[in-house]
Amino acid sequence: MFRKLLLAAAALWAAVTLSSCTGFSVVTEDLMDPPKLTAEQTAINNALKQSVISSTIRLKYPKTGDYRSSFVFHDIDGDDEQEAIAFYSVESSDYTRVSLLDQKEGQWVAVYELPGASEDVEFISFANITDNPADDVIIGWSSPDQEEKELCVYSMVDNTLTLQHSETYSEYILDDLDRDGRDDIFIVHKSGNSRSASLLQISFNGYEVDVVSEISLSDAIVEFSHLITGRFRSDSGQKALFIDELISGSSYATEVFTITSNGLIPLISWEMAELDLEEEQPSEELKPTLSLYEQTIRSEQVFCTDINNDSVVEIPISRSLPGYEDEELAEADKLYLTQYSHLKDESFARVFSAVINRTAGYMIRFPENWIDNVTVVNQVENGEWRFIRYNNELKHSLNDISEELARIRVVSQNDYQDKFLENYIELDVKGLFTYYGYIPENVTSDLKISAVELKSMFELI
Ligand SMILES: [Ca+2]
Ligand SMILES: [Ca+2]
Ligand SMILES: [Ca+2]
Repeated sequence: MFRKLLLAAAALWAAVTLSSCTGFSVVTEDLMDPPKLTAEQTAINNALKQSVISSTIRLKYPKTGDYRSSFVFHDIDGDDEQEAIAFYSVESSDYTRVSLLDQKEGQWVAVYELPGASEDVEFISFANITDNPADDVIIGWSSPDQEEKELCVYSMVDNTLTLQHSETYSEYILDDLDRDGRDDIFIVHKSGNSRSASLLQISFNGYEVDVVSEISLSDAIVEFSHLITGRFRSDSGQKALFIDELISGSSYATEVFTITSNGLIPLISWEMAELDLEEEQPSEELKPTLSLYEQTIRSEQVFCTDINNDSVVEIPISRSLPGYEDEELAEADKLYLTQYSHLKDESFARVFSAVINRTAGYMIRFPENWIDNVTVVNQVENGEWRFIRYNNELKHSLNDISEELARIRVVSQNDYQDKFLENYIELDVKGLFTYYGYIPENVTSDLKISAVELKSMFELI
């Protein structure tokens, strides 16, 4: 019972974490009950109905993003009062239409109306893209019949919500990467054999939005797993776009770009890897032979993130823990050591290395002398992780725990049966779960750690 609870909670936790960190959500309007309308929403709904010829309208909801209501409030004309944007379709068509409503003498009225680009609203977002004093509106459109999604940028020009630019996309992210006070739109796109990253900004006249830079991404990309922007080095405020990608063979890799006045500039790129490989006889100085991109290729599903909250994004370089190198091992049984790294002088500098227990929601940072020397044995019956010295001669005997250094166990509050926690120390608590650590007595190893050290190595994720 306890294990089932733990697994269910872990799965839920993983689902929540995954959707919040990737921003890719799967909520559809079919799964959502239409929310009850407030008095204001009812007034807007009535104004909308009055403005439409068709007697029946169907409200539509953005599927992902910060705004999930069919009425979205934002000041888009710069008068410091919020307008309402409504999404709806009429009976005779699946196409979504956009209505802009404003308050006139205290009453909501529809003031402008335009057709959307497709059937479904993926997201709506607001950003400062153009020189227009008010925020621009960005809407993602999709259709069940089409693989391609479309990102449209609209601005209020002369009281008219005007389409500035539309571009097909797979995933997008908004940030002011070049810190010029205007948001930049990054689009990654997979279509047929082409995979690319594009930067959308205003052109020189201050109002037209267009692709100002485009760069090709690894042709092995199956899908985009995770996008994030942030600083990439601790000694500079310069920011980058980090793209984690699923590549063929169920492996992950990372490409990283920054922007300058010349557009997108690769920091880690598949194309650089190609250049390295084309080098006919690389000199000794040009080694290590693996490009930065190749070093990011990994089986572990782990993505770029600011894992230590120092406002610099860490890039995960992952490899099997000692004893888990066998490619025949089932993915579920594999354990990895993840090296979180920063870019420094065109190579990776380790921030720290850790093992991550995704099911139980914690990681253990490895001390320097544990790397390559310590591995983990998972006790399947209670999910306890045992940290042992890895003996090269015991390749097939991971259960030989003669030199055990530490254990981590997670126990549910509801589990009163567990009587084997004598000498365990409490490390942390999360919801119904308590995390315990244990240091075996009489360890004489040079790899020995204290309970205090174990506590500082432990972190909830
Ligand atoms: Ca306004
Ligand atoms: Ca900018
Ligand atoms: Ca960081």
